[in-house]
Amino acid sequence: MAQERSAQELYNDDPERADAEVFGRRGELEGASLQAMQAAVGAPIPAAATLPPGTLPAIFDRPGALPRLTMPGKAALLLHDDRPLCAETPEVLLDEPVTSARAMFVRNNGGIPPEVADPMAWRFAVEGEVQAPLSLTVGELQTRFPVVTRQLQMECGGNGRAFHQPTARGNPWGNGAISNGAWTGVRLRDVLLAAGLKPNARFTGHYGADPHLSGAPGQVSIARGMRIEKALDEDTLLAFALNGAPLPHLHGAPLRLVVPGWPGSLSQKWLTRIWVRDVPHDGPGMGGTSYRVPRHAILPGRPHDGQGFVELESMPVRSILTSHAHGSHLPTGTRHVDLRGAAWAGDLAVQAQHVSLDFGATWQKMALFPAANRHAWQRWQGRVTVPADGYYEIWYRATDSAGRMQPHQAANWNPQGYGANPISRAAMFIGDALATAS
Ligand SMILES: Nc1nc2c(c(=O)[nH]1)N[C@H]1C(S)=C(S)[C@@H](COP(=O)(O)O)O[C@H]1N2
Ligand SMILES: [Mo]
Repeated sequence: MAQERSAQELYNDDPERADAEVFGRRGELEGASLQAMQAAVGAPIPAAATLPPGTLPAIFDRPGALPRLTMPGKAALLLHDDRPLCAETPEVLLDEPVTSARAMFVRNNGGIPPEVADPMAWRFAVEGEVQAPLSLTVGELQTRFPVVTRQLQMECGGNGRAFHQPTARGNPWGNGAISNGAWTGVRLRDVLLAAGLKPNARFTGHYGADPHLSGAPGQVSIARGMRIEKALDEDTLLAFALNGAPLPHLHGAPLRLVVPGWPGSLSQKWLTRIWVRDVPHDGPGMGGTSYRVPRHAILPGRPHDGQGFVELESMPVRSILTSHAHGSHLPTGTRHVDLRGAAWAGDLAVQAQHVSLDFGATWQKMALFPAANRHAWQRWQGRVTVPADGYYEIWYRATDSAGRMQPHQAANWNPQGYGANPISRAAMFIGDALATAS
């Protein structure tokens, strides 16, 4: 154990030096240096020759041990914060094609409002740059407009934040602030058109009933908004049901917005009001460095006020591995491993999913299934072959329909840590660990 810790510390401090001192020059990784690295990971490394220099083996790179969420109706999510309540879904709990309410990640900026006795009587208003402001109950929404069901990805704008170097401000999400529920509701489009958009209706602002953490009455914890084009997208819903059941309170009942493919913060829970505006909305969570990313790279780690940044809109391409947890152990002699996962790319589709078992030297194309509908994630699967027992890393990477791949490192650092979608790495052991590892 002491050896693992010191190798990790050395790598964290100065990966290049660790490489040189602990493991020798990687180009000549053999003999004593390879033995040292194998002892550190605790298993032979059949693909050692192609481990890029300066790379900390993924097994050392475990996310800080997070406590598990214990809450009725929810799976054991990884708890980032309990005030406000924020919990991420381990990738292996996202193995279902349609995310169950139990497995859905939780992200709050404020408190959780009280449950109401009669969800059908919940009132929601459309006002601002419309011909005829509306105030409708959930019951009225259901009878006045067509009800649709769509599988829709919802991903926190900060998903992947933990991959930014240096550390950015906010919950250090891994890849698990994503869900793909089957949402039922009415189209926001239909409701806005019923209210009649004025010619200068160009943006929305969203309000919910959750109390501010300070307890100050009337103070808003988050009110984001978007360009009217996204509000008029057929997949932007006012949802009251999830996976064929009433929407769970924790996820925004009686009524929430679902704005698929764009930062989850737009998907206002406990929705009370949409303000149609002629200027970009300016509620909490808008402007500055909030949900905005640099147009041109800035110096990582330097304070920045976000001037000149652009809105984070369609989320970048990302994939998850749902068949095997990071650090999985498989029996001695295993030579085929069936991998599964999901991939998505905001408003775009995913065109390819690849995995590598030799630290990126060769990549194998996985079978990729079509989305259930636009804005749903896509499932992937494939069988990989390994030559021997030992320590492997499953590197997984998606490519979007515009040809953009997940990069090797999180790029375009920004103070609040958006847009980090690097290739992911899950460690996997086949066979017995090395005796020397203990
Ligand atoms: N009213 C309200 N809606 C909200 C939030 C919030 O704090 N209050 N958080 C947003 C953020 S940042 C995300 S990522 C999603 C998370 O939705 P979920 O908790 O149902 O998974 O809700 C969004 N809607
Ligand atoms: Mo979020």
